[in-house]
Amino acid sequence: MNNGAIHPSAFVDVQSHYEANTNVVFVRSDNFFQLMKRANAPAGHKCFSGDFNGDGKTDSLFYYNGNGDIWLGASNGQQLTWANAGNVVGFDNLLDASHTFYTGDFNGDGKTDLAFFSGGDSKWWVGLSTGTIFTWSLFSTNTSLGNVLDGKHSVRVGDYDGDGKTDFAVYATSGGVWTFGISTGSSLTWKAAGPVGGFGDLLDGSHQFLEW
Ligand SMILES: [Ca+2]
Ligand SMILES: [Ca+2]
Ligand SMILES: [Ca+2]
Repeated sequence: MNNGAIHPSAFVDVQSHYEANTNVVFVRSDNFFQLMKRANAPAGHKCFSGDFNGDGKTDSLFYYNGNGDIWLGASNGQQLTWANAGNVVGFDNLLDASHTFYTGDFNGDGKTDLAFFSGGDSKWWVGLSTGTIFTWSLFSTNTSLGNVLDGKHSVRVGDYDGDGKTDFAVYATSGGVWTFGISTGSSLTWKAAGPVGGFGDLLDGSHQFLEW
């Protein structure tokens, strides 16, 4: 930190720059040694790939936590055509440490869908793609599985029962247990997928899940 370059007026400039940003909170009213903290995760974007309109061409998608917008860039093979695919501001900031996104075709209609898990209330939300927008519904609340974002779980997505609908598989370090969250297309049916048995803790840093 270059202390010599800091002048008190610089903090006034910083405060005025961020006065409309609700993610930045000034905790002291005086200028020098002004302390800032982020009330939530900083504004940002998260990008996804998938065939969100089911035409066989991979599209791009991004979520912006600044206003909750989702934008779909549909590929025609030559270029991406961007259009708003809905707004999820009602879910709060989905890029904080309490939420994680997943993609998959959770209803098996050929269009990639978007899902997220909410650690604060153990809810699994799925936004089914119509091809142009995402229709969100609560697929499951699983408090017995708890907060799978606690560092002691690993969530995988795949079609574990082969019915064309993407499912979840959750590994827990406690007991080395796997649990399937099988998608019905509108909900998740949770069932034990058996213990790993004898492999040790797969999240100990000495094991790696292979992505294909
Ligand atoms: Ca497409
Ligand atoms: Ca789908
Ligand atoms: Ca399935």
